[in-house]
Amino acid sequence: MNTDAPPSPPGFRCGYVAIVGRPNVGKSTLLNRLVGQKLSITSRKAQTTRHRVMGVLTRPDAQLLFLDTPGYQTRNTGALNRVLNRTALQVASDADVIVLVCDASSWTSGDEQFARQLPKDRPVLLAVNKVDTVADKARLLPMVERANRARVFDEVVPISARTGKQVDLLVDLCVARLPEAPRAFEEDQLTDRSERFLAAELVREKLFRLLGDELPYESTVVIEQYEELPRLRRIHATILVARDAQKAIVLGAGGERIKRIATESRLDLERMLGCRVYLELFVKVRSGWSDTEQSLRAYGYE
Ligand SMILES: Nc1nc2c(ncn2[C@@H]2O[C@H](COP(=O)(O)OP(=O)(O)OP(=O)(O)O)[C@@H](O)[C@H]2O)c(=O)[nH]1
Ligand SMILES: [Mg+2]
Repeated sequence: MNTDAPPSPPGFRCGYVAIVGRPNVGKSTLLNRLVGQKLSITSRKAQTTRHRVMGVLTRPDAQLLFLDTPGYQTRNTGALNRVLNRTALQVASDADVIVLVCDASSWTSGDEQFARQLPKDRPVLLAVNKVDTVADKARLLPMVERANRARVFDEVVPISARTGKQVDLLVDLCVARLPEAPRAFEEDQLTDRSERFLAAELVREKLFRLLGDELPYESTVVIEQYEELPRLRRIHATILVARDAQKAIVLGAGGERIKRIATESRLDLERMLGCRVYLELFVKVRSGWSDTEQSLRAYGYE
C-alpha cells in the first residue's frame, strides 16, 4: 500500500474484491474485462489460473482491487489442487466484497459446495456469467432460485464477461459495499504482479491453449532469465513437466509444438510489453515437482 498517495476526495472508497468460483466459469475473463487489459490468462481448460492476480480499477469515486483466483475444484485431491483451493478460500476470506461467478448454463453441486464455504460475514454478489450463451433469459430464474437456496446473495447480476454486458453494474454494486478509504495504489497502476510473472503466465497460457486434452496437468513455467534492455526483453523460460512422455507431448513431432508455443508467446508478450521480445523456451522433466506442498512452494505456489 502506498502511504504517500495524495489525499483522496471525501467519501472515496477503496478495498479488495475477490473473484471466486468453480473452474472455467470466466473469472479471469471478467478480471481482464474489469481492468480493460489482459492480466490474467484464460483458456477453455479447467484450472487455468493458479495464482492470485490483482487488477486495479481506479474511478473518480473509488479504487477497486480485484483479485482473480484459481477455480475451486472438488474432483482432484492432489497437492496442487489442495493448494489452489486453499488460495481461493483464503483470498475470499481476506476480501471486503466477494463476487461469486457461476456459469449461466447451470448451477451445479460444485457451485453449491463452494458457496457454502464462503465467509458468512461478508457481502457476496452472485455474477451469473456467459448470459450471451443463453437465448431464453427466463431460464435464468429457476437457476437463481436454486442458487439462493445455498445462501442468500446480496445481489444477483447476470453478466457477460466476454461482451461486457452489465459489468459496469457489477462494479457499481461492489463500490457501494467497499469501505471508505483513500486509494491504495497509483491511478495508473494496473496490477501488483511483475512483468516477469506475467511473462511466465503468458507462456503457460499458450501451453494450455495449444495442447489438447493431452495437456499434462503437472506442468508449469519457470523464468530462468529476464533481461530488461531498452525496447527489448531477453527471456529464457523453461516448461517443467513431470515425466518423459509429457516432454515429448510438449515438444511435438519434430519440435513443431514447442515452436508454436514460443512464437505465440513471443507475439503476445510483444503486444503486452510494447517492445521487442527475444524468447528462448526449453522443456525439462522434473519428476515430483508438484507432489508435495513444499516443492510446490519452491515453484511459487503459495
Ligand atoms: N460465451 C462466453 N464465454 C466466456 C465468457 N466468459 C468467459 N468465457 C469463456 O470461458 C472459458 C473460461 O474462461 P476463463 O476466464 O479462463 O475461466 P476461469 O473461471 O478463470 O477458469 P479457471 O482459471 O480455470 O478457474 C474461456 O474459453 C472463455 O473465453 C462469457 O461471458 N461468455
Ligand atoms: Mg482463471
